[in-house]
Amino acid sequence: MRTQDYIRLEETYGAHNYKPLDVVITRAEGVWVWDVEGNRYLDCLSAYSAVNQGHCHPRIRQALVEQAGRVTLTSRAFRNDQLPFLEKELCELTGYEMTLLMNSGAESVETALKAARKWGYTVKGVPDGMAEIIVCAGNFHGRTITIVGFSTEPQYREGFGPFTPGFVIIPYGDARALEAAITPNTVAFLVEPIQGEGGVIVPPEGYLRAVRDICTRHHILFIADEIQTGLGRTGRLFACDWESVRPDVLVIGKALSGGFYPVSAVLASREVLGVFRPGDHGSTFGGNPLACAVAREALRVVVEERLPERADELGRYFLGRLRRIESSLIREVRGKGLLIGVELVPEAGGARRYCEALKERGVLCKDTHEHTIRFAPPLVITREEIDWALERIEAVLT
Ligand code: IF1
Repeated sequence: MRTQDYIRLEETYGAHNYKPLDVVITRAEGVWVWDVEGNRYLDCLSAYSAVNQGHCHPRIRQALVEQAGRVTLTSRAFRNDQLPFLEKELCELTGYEMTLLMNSGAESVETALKAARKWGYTVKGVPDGMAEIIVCAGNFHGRTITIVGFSTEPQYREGFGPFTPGFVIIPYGDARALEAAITPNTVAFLVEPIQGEGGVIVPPEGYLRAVRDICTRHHILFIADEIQTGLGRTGRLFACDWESVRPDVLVIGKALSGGFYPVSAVLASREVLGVFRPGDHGSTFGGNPLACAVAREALRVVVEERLPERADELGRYFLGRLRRIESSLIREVRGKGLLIGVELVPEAGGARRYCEALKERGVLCKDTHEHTIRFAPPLVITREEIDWALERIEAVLT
């Protein structure tokens, strides 16, 4: 079968909720992937930062295979011998008191929202049914009806209402707007430390510190969605570490499994996650032993291979080199660590065609927000491999 045969099958039997690049990947290792025609590509997307550790990391694969031969799923009706270790290791790594394991990122965002509402009613004393949660314009937190209900992207919402009430939208990166939006019924502020889908938007320096301060003063929960920015991507373990800020609630996913398996988690204090009583919340697969074994190893790889440090150093190099490209097509190069956006001028005609041209030269990346190309390779990438990508990026953009 050739590329077009796979595409035809998928177009026939699969829902058309994506428009992928015409590359059919059959194998991957580290930063490299191979298509069904035998072509090799350098992956500069990392499955939206889920494979920070690199594709098919041998240590994580080993953990998966070993656990798959023992027990994969018990449900939370019974206990398993992997979950307690993952919970402990996650809390020790991050300094939070408690964690709750889910599967997809959206599920953990929903979990954080439920926890924040119940905390509002039972701890803060907000009148029943009145809780408000503040979110940002340009946000991306997932695809559930509640979450798309507070998206500002028309396409994510249109045709999917009615939506969950109780959300207030303010501009991103504007701490004053946050303070102004708070009412006595506000229970939480949900925010990405860097907006990914929004086009790799880095907020002004000091924003996260100001958010921390405002949330503390008004007794509302600061919920950071680090599903994409967390676990090393931006050059720190978490993007909030750049401002030495500790959110009340931290949501992680994606690279928590190194791309082997959907694993996500909410981390918070006992005061917050302690609001859940048996039966309040759950998931068939959340916290299953296979997921936990994979996540434990994925976390060890992040720490032991010093992936945040790598992302910091190599991100500076990659950003610096991109900024030096002289091209009338480039409007701005921005990002942190190895989460990089190259925004093109409108006259360039959209980022998609450049992603397609890069694919032809062996570099896989993804357009976001029409005019921005996102570069986010696995954090195990080498300087030589970045140079290899840069040669091609330069060729396509000049
Ligand atoms: C898709 C975007 C990235 C996320 C943040 C929660 C979630 C995501 C900050 C939900 C997921 C993914 C989903 C994927 C594309 C991708 C994406 F372009 F859509 F926005 F990464 F930038 N919070 N982001 O980035 O996690 O439920 O998917 O596990 O096609 O929807 P999920």
